[in-house]
Amino acid sequence: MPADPYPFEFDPAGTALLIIDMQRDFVEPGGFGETLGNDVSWLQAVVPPLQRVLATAREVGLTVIHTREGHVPDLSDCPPAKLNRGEPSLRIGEPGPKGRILVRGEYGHDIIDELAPLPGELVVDKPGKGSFHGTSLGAELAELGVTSLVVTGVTTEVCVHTTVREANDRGYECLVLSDCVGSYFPEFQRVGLEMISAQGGIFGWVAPSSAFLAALTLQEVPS
Ligand code: C5J
Repeated sequence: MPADPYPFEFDPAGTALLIIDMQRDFVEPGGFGETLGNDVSWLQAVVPPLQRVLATAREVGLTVIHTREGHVPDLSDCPPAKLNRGEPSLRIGEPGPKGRILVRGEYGHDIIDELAPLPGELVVDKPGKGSFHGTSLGAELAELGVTSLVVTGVTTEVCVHTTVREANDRGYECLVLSDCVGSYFPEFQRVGLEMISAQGGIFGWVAPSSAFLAALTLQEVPS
């Protein structure tokens, strides 16, 4: 399929759609992300194209994996360097508008209704920005025989980038869907995407979801 910096080849049987951190607290108005002063409309724009990609991925039988950034309620998996960052009332574990900030089991920590995981889809709870650090993702992908990741979600320059960099170092081929990843900062979105495909695809490939959907609908995943 067409992509930057050159066509991306993938075998659907060895490919997973990875949806990173589409959690209420990052994406929804009134959530933690907005409390920090961010304009969530940039992240909201990702939802319709990502819904289309998710629906098609499910239709053709592609592996779908969701992630959520957050911590266990006693915060024992949150390093002090992360816990003590920022304004004290807006720190991880403090009461936020949609429950304790970035704590597993809280309303704001969960994935938005529009992209809710289906039973049987893997949901990876991650304590860090990357999806591999402190999680079973690598083992799950090995078990599934997945070697290519189609990466979506938020935010482009933080959890998406960290995950793509982790995946690249572990030998996965990553395609980032440009309209299915979002940043609160338009400049970071633009540069974040450029950084993936620069230098001959230093971290991977970038393409719009329309190109991926066109390629996917031509290739049913054998059952
Ligand atoms: C952030 C994320 N931005 N999912 N998390 O803290 O990108």
